[in-house]
Amino acid sequence: MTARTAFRTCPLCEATCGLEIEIENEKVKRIRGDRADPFSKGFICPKGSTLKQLHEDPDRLQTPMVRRGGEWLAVSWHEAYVEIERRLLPIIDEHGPDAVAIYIGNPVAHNFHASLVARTLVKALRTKNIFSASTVDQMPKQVACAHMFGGGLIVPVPDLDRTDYLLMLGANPYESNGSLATAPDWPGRLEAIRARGGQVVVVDPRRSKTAEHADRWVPIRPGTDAALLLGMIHVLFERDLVRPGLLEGHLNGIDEVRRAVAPFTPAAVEAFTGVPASTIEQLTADLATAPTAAVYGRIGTHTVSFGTLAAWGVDVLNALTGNLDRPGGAMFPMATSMGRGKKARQFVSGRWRSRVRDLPEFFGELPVATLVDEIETPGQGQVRALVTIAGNPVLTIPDSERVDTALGTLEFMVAIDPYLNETTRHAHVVLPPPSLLEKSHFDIYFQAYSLRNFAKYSPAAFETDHPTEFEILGRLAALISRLGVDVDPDVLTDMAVATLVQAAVSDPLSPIHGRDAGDVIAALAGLRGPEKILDLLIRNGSRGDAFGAVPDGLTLARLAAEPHGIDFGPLVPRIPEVLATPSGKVELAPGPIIADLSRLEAAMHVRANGELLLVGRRQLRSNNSWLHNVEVMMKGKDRCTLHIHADDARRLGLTDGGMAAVTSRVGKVEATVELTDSIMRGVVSLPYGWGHDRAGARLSVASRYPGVNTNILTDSEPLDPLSGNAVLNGIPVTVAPA
Ligand SMILES: Nc1nc2c(c(=O)[nH]1)N[C@H]1C(S)=C(S)[C@@H](COP(=O)(O)OP(=O)(O)OC[C@H]3O[C@@H](n4cnc5c(=O)[nH]c(N)nc54)[C@H](O)[C@@H]3O)O[C@H]1N2
Ligand SMILES: Nc1nc2c(c(=O)[nH]1)N[C@H]1C(S)=C(S)[C@@H](COP(=O)(O)OP(=O)(O)OC[C@H]3O[C@@H](n4cnc5c(=O)[nH]c(N)nc54)[C@H](O)[C@@H]3O)O[C@H]1N2
Ligand code: SF4
Ligand SMILES: [Mo]
Repeated sequence: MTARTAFRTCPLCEATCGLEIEIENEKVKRIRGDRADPFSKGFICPKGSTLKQLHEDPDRLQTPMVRRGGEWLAVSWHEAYVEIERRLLPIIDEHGPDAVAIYIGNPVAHNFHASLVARTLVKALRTKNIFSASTVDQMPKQVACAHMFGGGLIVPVPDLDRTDYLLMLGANPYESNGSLATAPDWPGRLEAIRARGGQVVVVDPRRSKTAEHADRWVPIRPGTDAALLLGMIHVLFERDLVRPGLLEGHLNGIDEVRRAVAPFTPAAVEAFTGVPASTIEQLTADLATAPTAAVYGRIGTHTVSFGTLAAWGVDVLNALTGNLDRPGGAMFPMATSMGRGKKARQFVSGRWRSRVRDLPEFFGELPVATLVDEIETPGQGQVRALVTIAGNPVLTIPDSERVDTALGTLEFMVAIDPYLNETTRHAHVVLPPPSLLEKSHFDIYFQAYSLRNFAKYSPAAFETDHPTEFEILGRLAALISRLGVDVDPDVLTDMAVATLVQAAVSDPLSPIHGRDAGDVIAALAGLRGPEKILDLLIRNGSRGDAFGAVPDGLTLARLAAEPHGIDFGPLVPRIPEVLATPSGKVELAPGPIIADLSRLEAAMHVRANGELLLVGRRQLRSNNSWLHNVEVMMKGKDRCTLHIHADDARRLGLTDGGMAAVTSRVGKVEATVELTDSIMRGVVSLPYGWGHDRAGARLSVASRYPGVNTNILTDSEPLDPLSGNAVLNGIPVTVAPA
């Protein structure tokens, strides 16, 4: 018997917990939290250990699949690429590059094998039809931060471990484990705030598990957080509580903000949000007078039609109370694979626009809510082919019934995915990655949101010949660039490295500016694949050795020598160095944001007509749309239920355990009713990520617990105009007994 232990980071959510994987005879014996990981200290949630079940899942594809009619054939990698070349290239030749769309799903952000090359594939496609899960998620925050701080990855995170007061809106980290604020064990960190005498306040239409564990739950009418935040800013000025402190000289636009918030009186905001004026005044006073405080908003504040305004309001409050960029406030992390400084640039969007709805591009992508329009609507530039990477848009983007039908009409679709699921069943070719344990891991993105400066690299727990996304996407890019299906992947890597090195040595902000590109490339010679690029990013990054110039600096080898990761300590103040606005200051009153306030004001004068508003909810044992094929996650009672307040249920004739028909402008679903007093009257909630009842998917466990797809009810029409983000919360619905 051979036994060994592998250490790695869990790639399933943003918390980045360390895992200790016991392996016997090359099989996973058990997975538990890595107690020696200095960041997670052994914490793990129920999902972490499912890497074993995912690795062993008989439904997980082991070879590429080609569909001929309704028949799936297992084929070799070579045959799969030949099929793609044969069917995709003629579509581009005949109809132009825009005829092919690409959709990049959430797991790409957790997978450096994919994220390092996704851009290369996008570039090779030369299409404007680039979509991702970002516009059903965090795009409003990226846009707000680009306007205020100069970049979409310059995002302040709440310093949970040192704060005295946390105001949290539209986030439920007891289930989600946190987002755009990476830390293992959010629940423990929140409890520690209270244990040291601090306060946690949760604003949510539902008394979520997080709200239950907080000092105070503030119910709010869905979709109105922006108004609440503006009301609080109004009170700050009115009561003379504005105290930027050390930030004083780094803020532009305080007076514009003061003028802009004038209409948002607590009384006006109360009528719209349902939050009493006295509560608004109290929250503001508490925030302003706490020794340190942080405001933090997530999915519930972002995936609504005023998402960018809310994202902005959060950081205006942080700045005006002196909490931006100070310990215990909202701070800027420093990722090891990114540079310290960034070239100042004015944020622009709309460099191109979508064909059908004329919607602007944001950060190089179009709003995914309009993907369906681009597939359905005939004419020059119609999308006829689709590439999906780690995404399940049939369950995750609005107006799913239409999305499902539209994907069925595509002339050709390629999916890079381990499963034949609701989306990939429409593909003609599926290219599966190896299991998560067969890939090395490094968190490129989540380090940029991490509540401590922390880095970890883990080699694959199991060796395999199975290509990872790095090779798969690289080969696709090569094939689309007419380099054929037989290119040497190492040649592709070297081309990518050469481009990156050239950019670094000519970038005045890079620590290797002016160096000889050939010398730098030679120093990377011992590495291959994504590790070669990663070493370059780390050595050229914020703590890097700059290829010898910083003797104690970080290299991939030094990082890999610490299997539990390296803790570089708590976050440190970074203003002004972190800012990349043309002024070099924090822009509190960016033009497009101030201009959008009139839309919010207008909405505040529209009286609600008494309809119910649907919101979502995440669950600890789900992972977006894709962990439902693991039996241990599915035990226990049905969780895909419609939460409704008992008073509303009585009025509508609904009973606990009975069936309800939920109807929106675009769709209808039937779900089991669960009466609860943990939701506001007038609001109903369905969890998201369910709906595994589609014929043709191969998910033997999930299909036994299908649940209903809430995105059949969400509407692709309304968007947050400042970010193109979809509206997934606050959907008007009617509910009746089914
Ligand atoms: N277990 C688990 N963990 C996950 C995921 C998962 O699916 N399962 N998904 C991961 C991903 S991709 C992400 S982005 C993160 C998201 O992490 P979170 O942002 O914490 O997301 P949710 O748990 O959906 O919490 C959103 C909350 O917003 C509330 N809400 C809805 N509408 C409104 C509103 O208008 N205003 C306010 N104030 N609140 C509102 C909902 O009731 C809900 O409690 O979680 C990640 N972690
Ligand atoms: N109504 C409503 N809709 C929502 C949300 C909501 O709160 N409410 N949340 C939104 C948010 S925050 C997000 S992030 C999106 C997520 O939307 P998507 O990214 O479209 O969906 P996921 O469920 O994350 O899809 C994961 C897919 O990747 C595959 N996969 C898993 N691991 C790997 C891997 O290592 N490699 C590859 N190649 N594939 C892999 C899975 O099989 C699955 O097909 O959904 C959004 N949609
Ligand atoms: S909290 Fe997230 S990172 Fe930690 S074990 Fe659970 S799924 Fe993995
Ligand atoms: Mo997400």
